[in-house]
Amino acid sequence: MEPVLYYSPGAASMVVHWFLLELGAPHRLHLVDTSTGAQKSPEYLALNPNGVVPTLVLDGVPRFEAAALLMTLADRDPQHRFAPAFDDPQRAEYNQWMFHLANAVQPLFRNWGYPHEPAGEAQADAVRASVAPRIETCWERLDAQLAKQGPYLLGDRLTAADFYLAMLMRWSRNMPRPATTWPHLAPYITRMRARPGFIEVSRREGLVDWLNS
Ligand SMILES: N[C@@H](CCC(=O)N[C@@H](CS)C(=O)NCC(=O)O)C(=O)O
Repeated sequence: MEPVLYYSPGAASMVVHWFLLELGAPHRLHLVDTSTGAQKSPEYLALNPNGVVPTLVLDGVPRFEAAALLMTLADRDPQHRFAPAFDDPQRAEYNQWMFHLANAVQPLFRNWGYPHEPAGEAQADAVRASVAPRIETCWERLDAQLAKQGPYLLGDRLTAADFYLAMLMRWSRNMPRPATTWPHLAPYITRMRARPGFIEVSRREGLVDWLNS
C-alpha cells in the first residue's frame, strides 16, 4: 500500500515529500489547501486532529509530526543509511539533533510564521521581534556544530536530520538575517540544494525562490 502524503507547498510537509523522493519510495500526494482552511475541515481533522500538515498515511494509518515521520521512514528503509541503527554509536547524536530541531528550532518558526498565536494580533510584532534573535542563536549553534564536525550534522554521514535542517533553513529566507548568512551553513545548504531530490521537490511543489543559482 503506497503511503499518501497530505501536504501544502513549502510547509512542514515539504521535508517528508523530499525524503520520500530521496528514498525512491512510491507515494501519492494529496494537496491540502491551507489558504482556504482545508486543514481544519472535519475530513482532515479525522486524519490529523492537530489541523496541520503533514499527515502521512502509512500502511493505512494516518501519522503526524514531520520529525517523527522522517525517523520512521528512515528506520523502515535502512539500506539508504539516513539514520544510524539502534546499536550504532551515532544513534544518540542523531536523536539529539532530530529532537533539537523539532523541539527548539521548529517551534520558533511557528511563532515567526503565526505571530498572533501566543498573545493575539496586537502582540504579533513583539512576538516576531523576540523570536528573530532566538532563531539566529539557533543558527549560531548549528553553524558551530558544522565548523566542529562537518560537512553534515553527524560529520561525514548524511542523515534525516540534514534534510530537516535544510527545510528549517529555507523558512528563514525572508528573515532579517537568513540562515544562509552563516559561514558554515552557507556551503552546507548549497550542497543540500544541489541534491536532485531537492530540485525535484521544489519543482513538484512550485518552490522557485530558494534554488541554487
Ligand atoms: N509540529 C508539526 C507542525 C506542523 C505545522 O505547524 N504545519 C503548518 C505548516 S508549516 C500548518 O499546517 N499550518 C496550518 C495551520 O496551522 O492552520 C509538524 O512538524 O508536523
